[in-house]
Amino acid sequence: MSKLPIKLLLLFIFSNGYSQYFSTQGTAQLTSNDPVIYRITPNSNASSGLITNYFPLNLSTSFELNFDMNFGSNDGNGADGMTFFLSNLCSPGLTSGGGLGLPAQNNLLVVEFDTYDNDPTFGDIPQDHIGIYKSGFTTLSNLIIQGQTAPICILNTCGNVENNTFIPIKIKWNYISATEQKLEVYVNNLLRASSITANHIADIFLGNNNVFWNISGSTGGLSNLQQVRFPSINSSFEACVGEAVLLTAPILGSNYIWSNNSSISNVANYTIITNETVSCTYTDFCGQTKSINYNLLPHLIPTPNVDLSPPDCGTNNGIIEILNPLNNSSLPIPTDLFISEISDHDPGALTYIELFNGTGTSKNLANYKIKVYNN
Ligand SMILES: [Ca+2]
Ligand SMILES: [Ca+2]
Ligand SMILES: [Ca+2]
Ligand SMILES: [Ca+2]
Repeated sequence: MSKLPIKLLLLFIFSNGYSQYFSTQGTAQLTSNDPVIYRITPNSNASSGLITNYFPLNLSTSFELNFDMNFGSNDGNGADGMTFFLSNLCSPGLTSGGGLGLPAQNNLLVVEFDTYDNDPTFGDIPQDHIGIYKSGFTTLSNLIIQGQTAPICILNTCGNVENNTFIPIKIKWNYISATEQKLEVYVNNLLRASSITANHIADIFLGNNNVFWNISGSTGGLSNLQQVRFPSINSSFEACVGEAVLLTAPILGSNYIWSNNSSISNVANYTIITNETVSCTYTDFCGQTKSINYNLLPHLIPTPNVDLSPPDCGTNNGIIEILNPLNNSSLPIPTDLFISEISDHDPGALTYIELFNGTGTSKNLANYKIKVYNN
């Protein structure tokens, strides 16, 4: 009987740990860790809340941010909405009511998600709407939606968004050149609004490439429970024991102190040894002391469990059955091809190797080899 090699591919997931840390103001508070959910406003009048991400963004590179917004369940008697905005303010102030929680000042790049029609001086339209503005004052004179003279509906149906559902929002910053950039807003993965293409870095941020991203919201005489959710957040790093991972804390800070590590910059190398939580404490761009935790996880190595029924004098067929790991276990899904079944049969015709492609994409087999060793 010939012996076929069984190659076990060790699969591992390396998560680019993206720590989702926000400072909060007003009524904003963290209400769930998994998934991460922040309440921006409670369902009560005259509330405003704001969250600001710890990690500054660099406007000289393109980036994309994804989150889900829930505008509450009061439609006609619900208000006021939320915003996404970029700023380099260290102490953004809060407004309530039609101000959507925004700092009452210029030099912000704002996307409003407005669920209440204020009077025309606000430049509102009756439908729940998106506006893109170059200021915290969301008037028509500050509107910078490409090809529009008024805000547009949040949904392509122009329907109501105050229906207690988390709606996927994607913000895309397109850095085209040092003098041309634009911001795009996607709702339910559909492009709904784009800013004009202009030198926003110069015009809005006065040449400062470093901004923070924020989500604000408010209520006034009417209210809604307004929330934002981050569906794919992971501050854990998983790798094999002995492997190194690079942890990154926010840039532009100082006095970086990492636990059990001598790095004094915003990056530090750690070797995965055991389950542990490490932290970085630092002084941020605004002079505030901040701390971030990272979870280091050794990768779980599956223990193969193989059942062997060798052929005997009366039976030419033998069976090698892999009992564990199985596809329906909690182990990671494959990132590459693997040998899922082997049959070895003396007459030859029933000898085969089955390869499983569970990656969801086609694979060029020219890039693979199978070696057969015969005894
Ligand atoms: Ca409303
Ligand atoms: Ca409004
Ligand atoms: Ca508006
Ligand atoms: Ca509505």
